[in-house]
Amino acid sequence: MKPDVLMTRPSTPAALAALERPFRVHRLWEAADPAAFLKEVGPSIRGIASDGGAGASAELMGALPRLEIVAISAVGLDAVDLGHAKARGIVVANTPDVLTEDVADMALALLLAAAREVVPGDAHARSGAWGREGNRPLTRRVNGKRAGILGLGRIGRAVARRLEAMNVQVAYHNRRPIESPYIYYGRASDLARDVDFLIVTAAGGEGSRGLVDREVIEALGPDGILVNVARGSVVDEEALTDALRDGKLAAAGLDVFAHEPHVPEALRSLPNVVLQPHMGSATVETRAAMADLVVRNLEAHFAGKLLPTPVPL
Ligand code: 8YV
Repeated sequence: MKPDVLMTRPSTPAALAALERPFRVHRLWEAADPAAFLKEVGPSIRGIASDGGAGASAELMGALPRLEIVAISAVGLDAVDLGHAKARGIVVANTPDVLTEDVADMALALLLAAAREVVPGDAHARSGAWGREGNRPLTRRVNGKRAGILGLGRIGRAVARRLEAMNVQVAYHNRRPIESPYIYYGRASDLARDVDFLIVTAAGGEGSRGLVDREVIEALGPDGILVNVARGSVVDEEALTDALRDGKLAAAGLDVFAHEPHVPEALRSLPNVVLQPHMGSATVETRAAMADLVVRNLEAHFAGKLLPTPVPL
C-alpha cells in the first residue's frame, strides 16, 4: 500500500505526478475546511511534502499523529518547527544545492536591474517616452565596485563568485568568520558602511530577524543598493521603505518580503525598487530538481534507507 503523504500547496503538474506515483497524496490546499480535512485524513498521514513558505508548523504536525517525515521543497527551514519535529522523532529533509546557482543568478539580476535601472529603462523605450522626452538619466556602475554578502553560505558564495567575475571586491558578515578568500566583518553595519552593495543571503528565522535594520540601511547610504534573495524577515521592511523614499538608500532589489505574498503599497509605489514575487529558485530546471529530491527523500525514508539530503536535528 502506498504511504499517505500530505501536500500543503500546489506545485507543477509534473511534481504532483512524480509524488503521486509512489504515494497516496492528500491535497491540503484544495480543502474547503482544512481543519475538518485534517481530522479526516490526519490519522493516516505518514509524510508531509511542503514548500519553504508553507513549511510545517507545530499545529500542522500536531494534527498528524503518525507523521514520520517532513520533506521541504526549499533550502530555507524557517517555516518548519524543527523543535517539534525533533521532540517527536520526525525526520526532516530539504533541497539544498540544487537551487544555489539559480538563486545566485537572481541576486545578480536584481543587483544589475536596480543599479542600471533596467525596469524604468524598459518602460521608457516601450512607452515611446524615449522619442518624446529624449534619453533617460545616467545609471550606476556595478563592475569594479565593492559588495558585502550578508550570510556567506552556499548561495552567498555563489553570488560572490559571480561578483568576482565582474571585478567586484567582496567582503562578508556571518556570526563567525569562516574559511573563505573574503574579508570578514564582525558587524553588519560596519560592512554596510564599507560597500556599495549589500546582498542578503542569510538563512531566515529568529537568529537573523531584523539583522538589516535602520542603522545598517543608513550605513549603506544614499549611493548604496540592497538586494535580498533570502527572507523578508531579515530586513526591516519599514526602515527600508523609508530610506528608499527619503534618499537615504539609492535602490533595492527584492525577491522576498516580510509577509508574502503581501507587498506593502508604500514599497510598490517606489520607482527605485525592483520587485520579484519570490522567484529565486523558480526555473523549470531547478523546480524539477527540487521536486525530484522531495520524492527521493520520502522514498528513501519509507524504504528504510539513508536520506539524500537530511536536515540534522
Ligand atoms: C522556494 C525558498 O521559492 O529554498 C528556499 O528556501 O524560499 C525557495 O526555493 C520556496 O520553497 C517556495 O515556497
